[in-house]
Amino acid sequence: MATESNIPPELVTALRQARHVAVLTGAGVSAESGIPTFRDAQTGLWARYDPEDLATPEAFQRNPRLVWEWYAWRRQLVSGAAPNPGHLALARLERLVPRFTLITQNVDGLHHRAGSSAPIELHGNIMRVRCSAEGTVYEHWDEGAELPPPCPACGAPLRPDVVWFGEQLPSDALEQAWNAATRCDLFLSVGTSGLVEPAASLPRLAHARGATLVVINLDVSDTVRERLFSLHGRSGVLLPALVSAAFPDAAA
Ligand code: BV8
Repeated sequence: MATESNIPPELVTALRQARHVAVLTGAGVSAESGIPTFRDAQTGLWARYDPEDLATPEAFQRNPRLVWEWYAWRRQLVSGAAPNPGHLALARLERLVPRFTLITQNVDGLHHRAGSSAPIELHGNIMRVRCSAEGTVYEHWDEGAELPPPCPACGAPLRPDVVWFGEQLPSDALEQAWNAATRCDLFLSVGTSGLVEPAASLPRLAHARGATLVVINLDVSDTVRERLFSLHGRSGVLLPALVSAAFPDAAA
């Protein structure tokens, strides 16, 4: 288990000297804020549903109210959560390296709340909804008896502003993420199972293009190889430890 006291010195040097750091985060970063990961057994009411069955256009078509209520439940969870030391360490790192790109698969908006200036939200954000017909995005909406609520402009059902399985990712977000992965010299992949494409290809792409790849996860073993560091541990512990080790004199 990697801890703050045994981060490989070569990694600390690589981060301190990096010109462009890119980061991909997954549900394991938000897990430190108490938000169940995407593949955790859903608790309570949702225990009998597989998230990959609910996060699809077909599910919304088949049972829009059920899908809407699943997202409303998750929105409640997120609203009650706070950014954790892992989110805050990434917001700090952005201010300490010459160039920084944060790419997230998470849809909870916690990176923004932690102070990251421009997280690339590959899979959207559940704190926003959009008209299922026109695509107009709303940050605030009336939630009455009718669920999903009707679009205030055209009356079509509102839907979460997220990318469902089988839907294309926002092209601008994907292009920015792709560019960062091909140009960065250090790529951090934190708290993701690497199962969902095309996001899962980004760490491999970065490494193939010559970047140093750092993987932080609970389901990896500690390994150090040429341009590859794998750290077994919690994102909320290892991210702050890594940033503080690389920039000991910088303001917190
Ligand atoms: C698309 C929004 C074109 C909704 C989400 C190529 C190959 C194979 C399949 C495909 C492919 N291309 C497309 C597909 C199909 C599909 C896909 O990838 N399916 C998978 C399941 C096989 N992809 C798509 O449909 C994408 N669209 O490519 O369009 C297309 C379309 C159809 C066919 C071909 C091409 C759209 C994907 C977006 C789906 N939307 N979210 C919502 O959230 O409701 S994805 C969803 O899963 C979340 O965003 C989540 O972030 C994401 C990924 O999961 P993780 O973040 O990694 O979370 P997970 O729970 O899996 O893992 C957590 C990890 O953290 C674990 O490793 C754990 O060990 C670790 N951990 C836990 N605690 C901690 C920790 N680590 C550190 N510290 C801790 N404390």
